[in-house]
Parts: sequence; structure tokens; C-alpha cells
Amino acid sequence: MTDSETSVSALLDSTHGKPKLLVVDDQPINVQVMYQAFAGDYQVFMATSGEQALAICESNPPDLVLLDVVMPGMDGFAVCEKLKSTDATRHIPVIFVTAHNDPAQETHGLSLGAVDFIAKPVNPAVVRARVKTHLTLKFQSDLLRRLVFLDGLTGVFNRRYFDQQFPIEWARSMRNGSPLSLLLVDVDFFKRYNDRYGHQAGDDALRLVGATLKSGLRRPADMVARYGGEEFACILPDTAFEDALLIAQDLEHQVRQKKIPHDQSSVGPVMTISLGLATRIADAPGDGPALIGLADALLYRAKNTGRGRAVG
Ligand code: GH3
Ligand code: MG
Ligand code: MG
Ligand code: MG
Repeated sequence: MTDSETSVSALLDSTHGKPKLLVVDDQPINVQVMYQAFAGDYQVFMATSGEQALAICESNPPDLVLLDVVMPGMDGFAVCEKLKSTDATRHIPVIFVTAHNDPAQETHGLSLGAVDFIAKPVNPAVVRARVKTHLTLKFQSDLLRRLVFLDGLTGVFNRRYFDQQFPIEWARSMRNGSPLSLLLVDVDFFKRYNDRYGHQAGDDALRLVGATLKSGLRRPADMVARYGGEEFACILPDTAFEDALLIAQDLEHQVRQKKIPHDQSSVGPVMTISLGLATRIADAPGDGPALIGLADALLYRAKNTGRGRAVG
């Protein structure tokens, strides 16, 4: 085994166990050939139509898709286009496998975002080698995305991701005329907590608060980021003020329920958070930074009116 193979298998083991492969072909015999080429080293899932393939990608995203082009109903090109235009599936590499391998088709497939194009009849050893190459690249780019966009201490998104995502959500909200809610969250008396229980315990508490906020947000589009030292920000797309206020109050309650001892807190004796909530409503003047400023001002008000509460 070469060094790069060793490091790749280590990466596979640490992140995924057996990689998940989705084979899509309307001819059961072709699916069978692929199954035999990959069963053993991979978890192989199969679909015999484009619609079925999309359903599997949505419910149980594979690490790579081997995709037939010509199928009755939704063809492979349409499936690829749909996968690439959806946030949750755009990072799944797609390899087209087709008998219609003229240059125009191949160029079209690659322009839709596929990573490779393989001609039928397939040579199993060649397909295996190409799949392995693309999976290696996929896992490396997954790792890079995690390093770039996740906070190293808490595992929630980091400030860099927030700064990238918030303007996107703001623009989407403007375009759709939908509300956009923003929560700024700050741990109460956290300096005293560090002084009393130590920095290590402080780090553990921040991890727990981050995890509690993350699990407390229910919609897939909601996201939490570590905004600064002991501050978090939650973006709630398409969420009206009244609903966001209930969520904010629930998050406050859930952190309190973790019962992290804090005998130096004037709110305590457990750790609490304060939250500021601001919502963009249709046709209201202002911009993204103004919404952040408003949420910050309301957080400040939560601090000044007793902490351990949400103010909107
Ligand atoms: P308030 O209720 O007004 O928010 O008071 P506070 O003590 O929480 O606010 P202050 O801004 O005075 O203190 C924040 C503290 O958070 C100070 C800093 O050392 C601590 N902190 C920031 N990042 C980390 C971290 O990553 N780990 C730990 N353990 N502490 C951190
Ligand atoms: Mg076909
Ligand atoms: Mg603070
Ligand atoms: Mg604080």
C-alpha cells in the first residue's frame, strides 16, 4: 500500500466506514454487474429510475452515484441537474455510465457537474479504480470543508460560515418576501464560570451549549454558528417573529435544563444564556448588518433586564 492509499483508507475508516455507492440503471442486469464489482468494499444501493435515485439521495445520501443516462421517465442528466442544484446533495460526486458516449453527450454531462463519464460495457476493474479516485477526492474536500467551516471547539459552524451564509439567507429572504429571524446568544457570567471552575470546564460547557442549541433547532435550514468567544448566532430562515420567539425561549429553557452548575451566576445556580431576536419582515427598510445590530441591541437588553431570557 502506498502512503496515499494508507491515509485515504484511514480517512474512510474514521469518517464513514464502508463508503456508500448508489448505482442507477433502468436495466437490472447492468445494476447486477455493478453490484458484483463493488459489493464487499462498499455499501451498494440500487435504483432503477431517476425518481427512485433522487428519493434515495434525499433520505440516505450516498458518497458517490454511478448514473445511467438513458432511462424512461427522468433521465440521468435531469437527475444530475437536480442533485447539483440542491444544497444537501450538490457535494455528491456523479459518474455517468452510458452506451451513448459521443463527445457532445460527454461534454454535456460534465457541464452539469458530473466528475466523470464511463462508456458501457464497463470494465469492472476500471470502474472500481475511477470510483476510488473520486471518493478519495470527495473525502478530502469534505474534510477541507469541515476544517474551513466548523468551529474546532464546539463542532457547530464557525464565524466564517456565518459571514458567508447570512448574506445568502438575507438575499433569499428579500427575493422570496419571506421572514428571516436571527438570534444572538451569549452565555451569562461566563468569565466568572471560568474563574470558578477552570478554563477546561469552560470549554466543556461551551461544547454542551453549542450542542444544545444545535439539537434545539428543528428545521434542516436552521443553523447555529459560534459567533465569538461565548457567543452563538442562529439563522432561522422563513421563520416569523412569533415562532422565532418561541424557539428562543425554548433554547433558553433547554440550556437551563442541562443544569450545568454555576454558583457564581447571579441568575443561577446553573448556567443560563441570554438571547436577542430580530426578524426581517417583508418591505421593511434596512440591511443585513442592521438586523445583526438590532439583535445585538436586544441581547444587550436581555442582559440588562436580568439575563437568562430571550428579548425580541
Ligand atoms: P455576561 O453575562 O455579561 O455576558 O458576562 P460574561 O462574563 O459572560 O461576559 P464577558 O464578555 O465579560 O466574558 C466572556 C468570557 O468568555 C471571557 C472569556 O475568557 C471567555 N471565553 C471566551 N472564549 C472562550 C473559550 O473558548 N473557552 C473558555 N473556557 N472561555 C472562553
Ligand atoms: Mg438505460
Ligand atoms: Mg459575550
Ligand atoms: Mg457572556
